[in-house]
Amino acid sequence: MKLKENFLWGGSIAAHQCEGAWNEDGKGIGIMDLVTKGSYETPRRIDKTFQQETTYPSHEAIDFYHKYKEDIVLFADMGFKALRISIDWSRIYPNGDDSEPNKLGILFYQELVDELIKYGIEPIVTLYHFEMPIHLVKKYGSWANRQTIDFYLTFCRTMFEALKGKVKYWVTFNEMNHIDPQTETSDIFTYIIAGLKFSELEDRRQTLATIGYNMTVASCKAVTLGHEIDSNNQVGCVFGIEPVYPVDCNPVNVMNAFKQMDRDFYQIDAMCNGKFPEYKVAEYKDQGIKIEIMPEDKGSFADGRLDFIGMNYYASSVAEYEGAEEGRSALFGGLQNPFLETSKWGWTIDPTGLRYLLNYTYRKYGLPIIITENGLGAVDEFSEDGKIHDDYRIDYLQKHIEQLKIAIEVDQVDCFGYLTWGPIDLVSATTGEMKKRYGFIYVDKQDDGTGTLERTPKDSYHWFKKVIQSNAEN
Ligand code: BGP
Repeated sequence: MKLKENFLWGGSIAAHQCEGAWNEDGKGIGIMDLVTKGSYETPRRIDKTFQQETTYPSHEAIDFYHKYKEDIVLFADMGFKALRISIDWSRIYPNGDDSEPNKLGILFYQELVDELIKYGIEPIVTLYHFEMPIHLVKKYGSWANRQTIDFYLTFCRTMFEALKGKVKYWVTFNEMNHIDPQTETSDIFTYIIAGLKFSELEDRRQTLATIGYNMTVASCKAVTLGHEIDSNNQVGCVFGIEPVYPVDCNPVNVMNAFKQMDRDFYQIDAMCNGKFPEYKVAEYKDQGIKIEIMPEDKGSFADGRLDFIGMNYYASSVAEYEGAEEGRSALFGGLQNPFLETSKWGWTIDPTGLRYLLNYTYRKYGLPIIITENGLGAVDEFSEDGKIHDDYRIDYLQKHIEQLKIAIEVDQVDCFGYLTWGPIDLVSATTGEMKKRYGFIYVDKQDDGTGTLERTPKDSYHWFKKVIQSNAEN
């Protein structure tokens, strides 16, 4: 298999990390509007009362809300075939439970999508990328409450209808798999996905399992809804997966690594196999966790199967020794892999892991896959010649694209696109920094809030343009 002629080269962004305009045109307060800037050393703080004098990165971000037209000109110049955007739920339903949507919010996304289409860029639309109205958390308890599924579906319906005939590729959720009852996690991780602080959850494992289940049901129902509204819709879901390697060849540890991979795949199993996996139900039962599977859910799983799988890939991890108290992820301080280097933020650099993940996933489900995020977070500095020579980023991406090509051309994986994360610099989700940059385009926005917001192409911009032009032949 060769790379398809119409292979979707491009990038992925998320509303709360780039738009800014946090309280304009009727937008409500979303969960990420309450999160302060942090750093690698200092976690972001969740400040539900806005009491502190501090920086809230989502409030201005890179002002994509007002500058998207000029940014799309640059994406088009690079030859982008696709751009993955997200719809900020709190722009459409400011409180989440409003009886009418906010027309100005809908208009913004209609115009944004029109602009992409004008340049021949395929819009790929994520319906939930950490942008829940805070009201749904405060009043209903977020995804721990099944009512949230209905509010989410109302929002999905509004957007499926508003963008009907213009958007073909939809993503129901970004990275719901990071809600994981088995792993001790940081507050920021449960917060960005569900607006809840891990440390404040009363019955942690039970609540996280319920959230994970309810989100899975919501995704399946959204898939069915998307198909009902337009049979041309291709509806997928995006997962952020780290392949988990065994710590050694002791079969007990190999089995342990296998089980840790399951944590990230049980929701995909549910969404592809037409039922919630029995091994997960048994595992929960064993741990005293109860999942309320409603009679109607069976139909939801059976009908709402995914059309494609989106994979966010950054790094691989190493499983803890069997018997270690809690599983930990490499991204957040787990065991180091002695064979791999890491980024400045401690994420392993593992291009072969991308080939492994593509093969693993394709052989399990046989569904088309798109790489929806991949990239290197790095500190970029201007050289004396006034340019940013980000050869480290080119090196990272080139090696991953090589492995992607092997997966497609040698291993016969059906992968129809490759989107880099943050093709333009934007706010980091986990740290809230601007210093952690992924873009081909530099944005003059600094962590102390200063900067002109001017956009400047880096060396990687010109390199990626050639990759697209040649369909990665050179
Ligand atoms: C993914 C998220 C993105 C993005 C990326 C990089 O998990 O889907 O929103 O932010 O990670 O992470 P960070 O910004 O923390 O470097």
